[in-house]
Amino acid sequence: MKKREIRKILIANRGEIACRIIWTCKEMGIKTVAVHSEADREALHVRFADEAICIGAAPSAQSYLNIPAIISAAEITNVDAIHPGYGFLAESETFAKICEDCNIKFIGPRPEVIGMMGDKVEARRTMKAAGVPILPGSPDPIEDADEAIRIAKEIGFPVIIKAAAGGGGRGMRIVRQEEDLATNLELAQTEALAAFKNGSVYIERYIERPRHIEIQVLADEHGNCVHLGERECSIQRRHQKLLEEAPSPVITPEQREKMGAVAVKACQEIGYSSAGTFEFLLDEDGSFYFMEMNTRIQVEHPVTEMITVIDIVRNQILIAEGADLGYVQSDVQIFGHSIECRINAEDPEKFTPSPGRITALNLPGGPGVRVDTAVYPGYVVPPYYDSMIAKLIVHARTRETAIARMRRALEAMVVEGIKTTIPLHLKIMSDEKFQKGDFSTKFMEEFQH
Ligand code: MV4
Repeated sequence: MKKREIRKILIANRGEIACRIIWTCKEMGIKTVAVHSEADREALHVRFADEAICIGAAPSAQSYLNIPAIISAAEITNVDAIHPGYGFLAESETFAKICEDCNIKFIGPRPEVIGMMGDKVEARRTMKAAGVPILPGSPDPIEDADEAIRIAKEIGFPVIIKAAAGGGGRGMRIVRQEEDLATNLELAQTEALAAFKNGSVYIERYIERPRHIEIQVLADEHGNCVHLGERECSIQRRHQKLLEEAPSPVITPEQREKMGAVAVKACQEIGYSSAGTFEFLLDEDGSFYFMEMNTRIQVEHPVTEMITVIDIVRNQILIAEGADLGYVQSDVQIFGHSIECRINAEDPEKFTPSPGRITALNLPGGPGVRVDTAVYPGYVVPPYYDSMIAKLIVHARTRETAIARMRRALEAMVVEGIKTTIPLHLKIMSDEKFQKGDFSTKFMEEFQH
């Protein structure tokens, strides 16, 4: 049933996700090629891959975003496929298209689908047509203040202005009254143009205290699709997720089935393939609305892997080989509860990066503990990239026991030489509202510590 066999994969990424992809390749008997910047010569992904190629200087623009260098490395090493991981080129329609043109399988959905979901206005339109609930708002980019006022009056204040090329919270503006609309529209358009080279913005009804719930899907190239339940991602700060869990403490089996069915149907309508994620806003009354679709593997995929016992990277590779999913929705079961804490190299008081040498390191273990990381004792965290140095993931039968397990694992985790978010996570684990599952995306703003 395989259209093409994948014998060798180039991983166009670094850090824990590059290692994570290599682990699965090893289990599948697939050879791996690491690419790295000049700053990453001593990186773990370089050591664990079968081959490694330096693709440029430390700044990402010259290395991990350097398409000609990456394609050259793929040609020289004669790989069958490229796994982009997350970030960097993972959601670049251009890169996926170039891979395709070079006869290298891009491990992800078709380039056109990546492009469609990258334009948030087009994504909204497509999802609406596929029967996915969206928030009331503008069907097209907003042209001028008159149009903005007309639409805002129709949907009612407060509204939110978002960049069509944005995502992840950058360039958003909340507007609570008509008088403030024109100025904010202009500011949003200017900001969007500066940040994304695309000044196109749209308007939606603003939800005051939503939860961020996302549905993981897996779809093959033959129209088979399943969902792997939801992840609760409401606990974030400055649009950076701090921790994620699965299942959500507030989603019932009925709600899960409903959201999952909506996501699966949408995948089939748009011809989606590979792993993907539907981001939803969940209102206090239980209604959910499409926000964005991520066409990549996500940082927080492990919590879903823990509760479903499905290796998402393995499925991505099998799907890329043209294989049939081989199972149906009723084969997907949810076991227990999983939590992931993102351990960042940062000063928790000042929220600033804290790169440097890790002088001592102890990684926790024991029952139900998983650590996805690429650091080791003596490793120097470079200042050029994302500050996440590890993901601490626990799995237990209940949410309560998972929290207890996370606390003891955080207490056993030692990272000396740099500052990390471990103390912050310990405080969150002890928070009464967190323990009760009583929170929204405003949790960190209201957090007392
Ligand atoms: C919203 C919203 C409320 N109403 N849209 C933030 C990330 C970006 N993907 C969209 N975001 C939001 N969109 C409407 N119509 C609130 C947020 C939001 C948020 C969403 C998820 C997780 C954390 C958040 C923090 C602040 C605002």
